[in-house]
Amino acid sequence: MNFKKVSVIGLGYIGLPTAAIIASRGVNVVGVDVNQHAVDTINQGNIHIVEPDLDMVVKSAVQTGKLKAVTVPEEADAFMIAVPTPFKGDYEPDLSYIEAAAKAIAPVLKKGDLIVLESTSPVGSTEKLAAWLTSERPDLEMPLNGSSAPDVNIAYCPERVLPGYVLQELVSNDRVVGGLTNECAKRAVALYSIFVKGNCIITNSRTAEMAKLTENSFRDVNIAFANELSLICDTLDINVWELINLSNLHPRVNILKPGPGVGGHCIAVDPWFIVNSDPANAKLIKQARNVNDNKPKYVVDRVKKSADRFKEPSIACLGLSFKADIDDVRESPAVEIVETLIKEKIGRILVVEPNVETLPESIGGAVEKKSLNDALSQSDIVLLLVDHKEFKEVSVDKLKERVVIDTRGIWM
Ligand code: SAJ
Repeated sequence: MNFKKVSVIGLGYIGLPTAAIIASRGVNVVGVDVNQHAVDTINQGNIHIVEPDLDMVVKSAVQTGKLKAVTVPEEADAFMIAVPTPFKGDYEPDLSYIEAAAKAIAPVLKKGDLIVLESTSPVGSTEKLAAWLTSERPDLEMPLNGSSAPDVNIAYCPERVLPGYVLQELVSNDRVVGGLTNECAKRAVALYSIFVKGNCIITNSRTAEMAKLTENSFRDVNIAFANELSLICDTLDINVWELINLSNLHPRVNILKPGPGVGGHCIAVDPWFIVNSDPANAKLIKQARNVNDNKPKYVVDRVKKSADRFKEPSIACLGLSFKADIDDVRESPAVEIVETLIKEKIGRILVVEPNVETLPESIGGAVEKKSLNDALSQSDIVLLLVDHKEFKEVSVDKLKERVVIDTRGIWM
């Protein structure tokens, strides 16, 4: 059960922290990424993503010689695959990064190796991974079709960490470990025991794949409920934040928060994997996605209505990232809203985003980046899009005589 060398394929938001944590436990780790810039940055002891404390862990792992990054995989005892799984045009999962990872590690695989897929994936992906490896390495018996003594072990173990808390949650969260065989799962548990303090619970790969999709869909459906309530409350002239606080006093009610929409690469994507695999039955999950995806448009309509009363309105848009106190603007509803305001020429757009130096290309040339104070004093409409800590400290005096649209309820 000894792992002398572990390889992590994909050095992004999940792969890099995982690689660094395992290296910090004294195991030799080889991180693999197709991005030469990421590889060079890591080998200098630096990081190419933002995550609290990750810089220190990576620096020390590289300095002690336990972590190195490469572009081409080399031999190891275990391979952990943490590559992206986006969707294609019609919400169809794109497994091409997993397939490419399988092809990349196949030449260096040997008898006794363990392969764990961590990428959020539709049900059946781990079996597909085994099939791709079989066609690359017919000399090795894969744990497929009831094979009792395979040459390599393959398992699925989804990551479940929350951006911003990755280093703590990697260690403390329980892990669901789904093996293609029970032996595969046991071997994967031995690997995770190197750094996980939570429980590692064994199941089959299909259930483990579905568990991850279920967790994120649960959150999406519950946020959709809150977002739908916010629309109904606007119609009925009720403060949705007060309503939710009151309802949550009930011991068995726990409503999440409405917002400008759901962003990020997980909650807004993963439910589609369930919908895609059983469209006839996944009706509520699909509807929740639609409710959340329509929220940015609803926010834009509210701004438009408020802007009508000004000749040349100045709109202060506070926050661009997909959630509070992070720098990640990808798949952000706040960015989508600002893009639409620009496209529809609603007015002069002032943007405040304390966590981002360079504005996204799609809006960069068409807005003015301002300090919080300047944006507030120069605006007719204040549109709060992200509940960053800096915005929570704004005194209500500064909002007086301005139209305030607070999509996160921090000033309500
Ligand atoms: N949001 C709301 N209202 C809420 C909570 C969130 O509008 O009450 C919005 C956020 O503003 C954001 C989006 O939802 O735009 C997603 O944010 P999040 O904090 O809910 O989740 P992520 O995407 O940062 O991380 C999720 C986590 N999953 C769950 O909590 C079930 C995390 O544990 C997963 O590891 C991660 O997805 C992932 O990688 O799958």
